[in-house]
Amino acid sequence: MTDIITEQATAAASGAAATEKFRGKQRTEGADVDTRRVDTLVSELLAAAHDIIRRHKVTYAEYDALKSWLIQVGQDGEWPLFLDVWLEHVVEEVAGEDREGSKGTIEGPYYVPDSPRLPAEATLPMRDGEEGTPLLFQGRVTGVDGTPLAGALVEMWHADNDGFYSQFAPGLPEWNLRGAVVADDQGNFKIHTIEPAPYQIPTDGSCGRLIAAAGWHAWRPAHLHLKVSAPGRQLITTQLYFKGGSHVSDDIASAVKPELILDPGPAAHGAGREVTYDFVLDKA
Ligand code: MBD
Ligand code: FE
Repeated sequence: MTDIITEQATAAASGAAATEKFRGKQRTEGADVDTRRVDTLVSELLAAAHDIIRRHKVTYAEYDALKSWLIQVGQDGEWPLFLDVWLEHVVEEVAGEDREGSKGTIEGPYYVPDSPRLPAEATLPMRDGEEGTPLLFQGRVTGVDGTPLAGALVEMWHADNDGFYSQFAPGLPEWNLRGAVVADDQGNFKIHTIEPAPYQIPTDGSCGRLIAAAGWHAWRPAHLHLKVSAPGRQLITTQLYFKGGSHVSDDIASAVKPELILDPGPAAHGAGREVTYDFVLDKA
């Protein structure tokens, strides 16, 4: 851990920030609040729970442990974390079912809109001497028919070499390792950054307690988050992982797909590694 971080990162602090950010950005406009839809979804969810209680003969002690844990998830602000780790991957699977082009995956709780705009070749905002292996991430954005998408927007955000995200852990500059790169007139972009570390779900909050109680591990593989968009095309939200990295095959958030694994080679110029990855966007 770098000595710049004086305050400890806590589950409650990152949970509160994630809850606050979510309240500002939620996409509920399209949600179907038709009575029959709500009745169907909630009734089936409850029926699944009733069935589990009967089959496993859940006791009052277990029922009260559940109640107290659910209360604590809210107090810790960990609903965004809980939902994005254990449910979002299926919502994304359904949402992406009929989309052509590049694969997407979950957004997770740590996206922040309106990151600094950067030119087609750029270095993400970072501290002097930011720790971690330098990474050049480059590629091209096209339509499904191969048309280059001039001026496509490639938003990237990721954790630092200690696994922390700016705006969700103390002591980091506001936009550290977050940026919105505008591709050139051929849809090309070159982003200089550092390789992130694997991410551990906070162990001191409710999600951490669940993980410990169930005997699971708390890790996500190292990953880059991206949102790639262009006028008249469907935005894709995705993540990219690193071949051979820890937990690529046992992500706690079940968000890895084979198409999303990078295999960077040595950098052609300078230190570190580089990789090329192209994005293909479907029609809107
Ligand atoms: C992350 O960094 C993340 O990407 C997800 C999906 C959940 C928790 C932390
Ligand atoms: Fe993440």
